[in-house]
Amino acid sequence: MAKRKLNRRQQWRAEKIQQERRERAERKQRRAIGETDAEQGPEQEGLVVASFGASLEVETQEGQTVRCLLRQNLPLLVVGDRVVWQATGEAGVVTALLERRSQLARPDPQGQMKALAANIDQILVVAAPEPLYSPDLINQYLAAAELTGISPALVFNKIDLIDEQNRKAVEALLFIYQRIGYPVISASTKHEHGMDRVIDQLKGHTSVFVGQSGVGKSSLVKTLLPQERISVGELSAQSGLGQHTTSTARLYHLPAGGEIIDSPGVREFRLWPMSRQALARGFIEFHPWLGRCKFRDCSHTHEPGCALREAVERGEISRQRLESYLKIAEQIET
Ligand SMILES: Nc1nc2c(ncn2[C@@H]2O[C@H](COP(=O)(O)OP(=O)(O)O)[C@@H](O)[C@H]2O)c(=O)[nH]1
Ligand SMILES: [Mg+2]
Ligand SMILES: [Zn+2]
Repeated sequence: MAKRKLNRRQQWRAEKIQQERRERAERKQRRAIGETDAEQGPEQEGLVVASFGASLEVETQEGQTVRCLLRQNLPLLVVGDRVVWQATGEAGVVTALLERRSQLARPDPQGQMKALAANIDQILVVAAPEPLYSPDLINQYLAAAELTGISPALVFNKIDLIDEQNRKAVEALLFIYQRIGYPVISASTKHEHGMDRVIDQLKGHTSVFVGQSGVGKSSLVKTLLPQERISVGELSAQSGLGQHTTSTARLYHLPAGGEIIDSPGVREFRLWPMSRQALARGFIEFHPWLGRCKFRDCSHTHEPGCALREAVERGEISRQRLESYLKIAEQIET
């Protein structure tokens, strides 16, 4: 179609048509879930517990769930959001988003940060002996959590697969994180008592599980919520890759206290491109030494007077963590 410039009146008409179309689509969608334009109830606060794209499930303060549509001009709402909603017959409509205390996000293809879940205060990084853990990947998740301002903890799952071959290496790995001060929990969804510490760690928090496919995130959720129908991906013997089987994001209340958000989007939460200086702030034990190198633009690889390397020599920072930081910086540096 040839480009032509619309005059102001034509432009006004085009916008009006667009607006009418949007309203028509909204009315149609409302009818589809049995909602009419009838009277609306009072405004109430609620919690988004499930998201299906165009509609949401909102939990009321009385603990009931209501299917809700969204007023136009609202930003993208995600599980964990606190909202204002009104009853409209059988269903409801969300009219406002309350301020987020935190948000988990990832950049879209245009580089804009897109929310995945809201108001989370704990990220449980899951690793396992099978598929074999990668310290660099664990460090990336920990750094992403730190840089998002959400406390991480490490869950080492499938400890039933620990044997004489891998025990020493796993203990050494976990010791690195214990020394930094991170909560480190060994668990197994297959052991009767393997979950006790996970349950304790979840109390009083809204948490998400992140980590490589196949480490047992869905199994953990399923073990914590035996009455829910959560599918666990079969580990393919050929590829060693787990399957993605959960399709909608959902917030669950745990019987022993705390909430977990299980979401396919959250599985795509990972470190975004950034400078090596920014990345260093994601390594929490580096903090006392940042800005103390002899050269302001120190790359922490070879320069004399590098405060980080000196801290490694004195045994105050683990060599593996510094080397991993340098490797990750190479990969993601902008
Ligand atoms: N041996 C063992 N296998 C586990 C454990 N937890 C999960 N699995 C298995 O690991 C595979 C992947 O689990 P899944 O929960 O789908 O992993 P996800 O991709 O992280 O969600 C499944 O075959 C599970 O049965 C565990 O504690 N021990
Ligand atoms: Mg899964
Ligand atoms: Zn340095």
